[in-house]
Amino acid sequence: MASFNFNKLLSFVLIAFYASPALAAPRPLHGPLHAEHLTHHVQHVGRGLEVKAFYPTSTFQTFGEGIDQPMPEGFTNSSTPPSLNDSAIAFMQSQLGFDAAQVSYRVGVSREDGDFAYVNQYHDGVPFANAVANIAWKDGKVVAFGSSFVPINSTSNIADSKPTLDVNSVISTAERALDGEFNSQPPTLEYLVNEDGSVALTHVFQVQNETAGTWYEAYVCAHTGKLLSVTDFVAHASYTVLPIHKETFPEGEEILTDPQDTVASPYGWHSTNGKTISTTTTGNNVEAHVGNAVSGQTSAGDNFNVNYDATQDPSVTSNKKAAINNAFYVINTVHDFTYRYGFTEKTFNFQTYNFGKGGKGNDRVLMSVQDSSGLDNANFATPPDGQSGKCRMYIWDYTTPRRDGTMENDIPVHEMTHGVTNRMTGGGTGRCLQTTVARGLGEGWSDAMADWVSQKSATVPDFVLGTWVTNNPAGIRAYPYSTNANVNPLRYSSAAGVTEVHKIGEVWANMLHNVYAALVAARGFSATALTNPNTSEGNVVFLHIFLDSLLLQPCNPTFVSARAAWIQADKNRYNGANKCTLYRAFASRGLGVNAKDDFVDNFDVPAECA
Ligand SMILES: *[C@@H]1O[C@H](CO)[C@@H](O)[C@H](O)[C@H]1NC(C)=O
Ligand SMILES: *[C@@H]1O[C@H](CO)[C@@H](O)[C@H](O)[C@H]1NC(C)=O
Ligand SMILES: *[C@@H]1O[C@H](CO)[C@@H](O)[C@H](O)[C@H]1NC(C)=O
Ligand SMILES: *[C@@H]1O[C@H](CO)[C@@H](O)[C@H](O)[C@H]1NC(C)=O
Ligand SMILES: *[C@@H]1O[C@H](CO)[C@@H](O)[C@H](O)[C@H]1NC(C)=O
Ligand SMILES: [Ca+2]
Ligand SMILES: [Zn+2]
Repeated sequence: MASFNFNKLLSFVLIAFYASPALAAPRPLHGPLHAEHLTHHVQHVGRGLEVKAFYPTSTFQTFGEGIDQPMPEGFTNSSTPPSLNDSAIAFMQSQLGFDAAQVSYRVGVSREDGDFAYVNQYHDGVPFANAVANIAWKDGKVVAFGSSFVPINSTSNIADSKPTLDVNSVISTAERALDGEFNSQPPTLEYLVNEDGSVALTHVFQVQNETAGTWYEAYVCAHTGKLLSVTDFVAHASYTVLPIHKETFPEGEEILTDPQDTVASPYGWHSTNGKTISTTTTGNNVEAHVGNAVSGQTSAGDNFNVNYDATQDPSVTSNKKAAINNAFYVINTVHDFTYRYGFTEKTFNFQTYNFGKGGKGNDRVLMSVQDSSGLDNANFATPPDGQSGKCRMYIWDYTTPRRDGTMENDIPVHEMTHGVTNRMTGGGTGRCLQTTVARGLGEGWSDAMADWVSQKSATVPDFVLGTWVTNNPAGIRAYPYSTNANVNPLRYSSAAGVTEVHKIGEVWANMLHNVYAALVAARGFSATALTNPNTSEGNVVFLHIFLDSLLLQPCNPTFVSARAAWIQADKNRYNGANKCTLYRAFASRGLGVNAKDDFVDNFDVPAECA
């Protein structure tokens, strides 16, 4: 703390540290509180430092049928189609006037529902960390475009591209500030856009603290040595409860034989090379462990059959094994069904070996069951594609004996979904669900996925998260997710001014619950949705649009841009067949077609849907 200056002009610097809430930054005068939550995230890091990080607003447009763009230079109508790389640069050039030296193609994905490119802004050969853009095409036409690029010209206040300070000279400062250690990921040099439009040159590197469970990416000014911003790779969760009466451990452990989906996991769940098979809970998608123990094996071969005994503490050996096995099963299952719906190697999923199908490997999920760093919670850290996601599952101590969060499937499903949404938004960097609102949406998707996997028929019951671990039928959220507005009164406006990300997430998850119910009412329910994404029932359509929209939406989406991405995803995959169903459901909870980023309810639907 002492190594940083207290800066009085807080609203003009990227980040502010202060020792106590009494010294809090003044509210900006230019807008209501919620405006900040779309562009900032305030967090406590290291030993009580408060960091206010700035993320530029992303513009986002969707174009329905799509708009034309000029052919890139050197291509004619008769030549082979241009690459995503060339098309993306030509689009940025023609629409926005950025020249080729200012735009660099980072990664692209081609699928049946469209082509997607993610590009970075450059200056003097140095990439911008927080000026990014994403473009989507369908049948050769541009259908969506999100951008936080900033115009750079002779009057711009941009730092010199040659660092004054060597990266090695600034690492220790960030380590002290963030109370962790630099890890072995190679540092990068990147530009960072400040709130006032000026642009700093920064050394970017990761600082981790295994004991504390923290994992940051630090942005340190390469000219002054100041810590300017952080990316927080950990999606924290917190489960608040009002215990009413005790429930029994949900009946229903079953012996499943070969549950792996070999389309999604060609070598099964216990091999990374198709040759050697582990007899532990380690494989291509997940490594599940308690402390140093990875084996939940109970007899020779891949037999992992031990019942969880809720009358005993989670710490007894048999319960540890049961929990490791359930964690391994749940995370592999989420890997497999999200794979079917498009969370694959090339869209930045978590696998050790990628079968030559694109993306970066060596990043299976590390699942720490009964992790000793916490209680009554769970979290998931999502570093960039190519580095393992790390999930920590905790024991809950609301009851005697205590209960293991891993034995309530909605918790690991919620956590793994953080990995899905953080990787699929913005092209695999783990950097694009960082504003308070975008993190809130992240919590919402995670609850919505737990809701989705719990559905068993066309009857859509209310969904309550976290009932068993808390021994409370009301669970851990304020209201059940429900189509009944008397049961769940949340509207878009309920998120106005809210800073707690799970509370923001509740608004989004309830909207998605209503979208889900509307799609199932319109199209029915498929009992094979986990392994067959090719049918047209409502639950299948819901999950396709859910995952497709993640690739389309901009970095740090808002409610409005996330909803726009759902509408465009439906257009791309289903030619808009569900447009009115989607609009009506979103509008019923205040996110109508004319809603703005101001958290004012709007109940309008397009004229053709009225
Ligand atoms: C390509 O085709 C479009 C539409 O058919 C036409 O307007 C355009 O002039 C053509 N461009 C070239 C370079 O041939
Ligand atoms: C994009 O194209 C440029 C020019 O052809 C090339 O130098 C660059 O390597 C390409 N980038 C990627 C990521 O393919
Ligand atoms: C330079 O860019 C700034 C925004 O960064 C803009 O306000 C200004 O009008 C631009 N000036 C010129 C000469 O293009
Ligand atoms: C990690 O955090 C703990 C506090 O939780 C602290 O005591 C320890 O020094 C930190 N480790 C490093 C390497 O900074
Ligand atoms: C779904 O369709 C894809 C593409 O046509 C095909 O590869 C896959 O086998 C199908 N899956 C099922 C379960 O029918
Ligand atoms: Ca990967
Ligand atoms: Zn969460």
